[in-house]
Amino acid sequence: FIDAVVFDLDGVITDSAHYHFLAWRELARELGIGIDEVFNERLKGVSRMDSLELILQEGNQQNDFTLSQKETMAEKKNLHYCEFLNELTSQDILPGILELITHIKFEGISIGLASVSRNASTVLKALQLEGTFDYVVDAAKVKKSKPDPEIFLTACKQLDANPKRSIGIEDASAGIDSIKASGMFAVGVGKTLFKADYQVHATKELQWEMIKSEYMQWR
Ligand code: B16
Ligand code: MG
Repeated sequence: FIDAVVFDLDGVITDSAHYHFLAWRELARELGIGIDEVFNERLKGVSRMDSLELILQEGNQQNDFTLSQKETMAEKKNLHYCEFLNELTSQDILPGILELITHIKFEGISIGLASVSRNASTVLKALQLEGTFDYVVDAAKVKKSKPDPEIFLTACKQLDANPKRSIGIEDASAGIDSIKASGMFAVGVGKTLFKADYQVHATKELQWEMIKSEYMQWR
């Protein structure tokens, strides 16, 4: 009765969302723009260039740079972010995730990954999760970033799953919107994901039996 479970990467499988934040905060600081964790919620699940635009808007600097200058800034942020990724190991898989994946696979349900990050394959490799997911959709495979449903719909299609019989797990508000727009059941990991069909505060609270029972009530 469940076709597939599709996971977000940054912030669900590992805390790379925090490294994105540290790298953006440094770039913003150089521009004289202050950003905090609250502002960072708006960057989660949003593509690299769109994230830069949001930061520049925050500092009223959106019209101050050419596209090429913006690309240089985004590249600089990415190099900084990649320095953090060099330190990433399988120890950085968030609590409860491997157990959850094991339970889902035991029931013969497909699992997918939906990340708009261009670094998704590097992150999966560092975590030693290559080959774990039946299908991975990353930035190279979609045209539109979350909150558009394209990424979750692509994952379902490739997994031969009906979105209405599938579950998406996200830590970002834009990601929950993407899951809901695709017709899937949305599980949120965080404190302010009000549109999620079921919300937990941290990955260690992701219990498969609980998720299934919430899904059964929703369908
Ligand atoms: P990159 P997800 C997203 O990944 C992040 O949440 C978001 O903060 C980031 O800007 C985006 O990937 C692009 O990442 O700069 O590595 O291409 O949450 O969809 O796994
Ligand atoms: Mg995320």
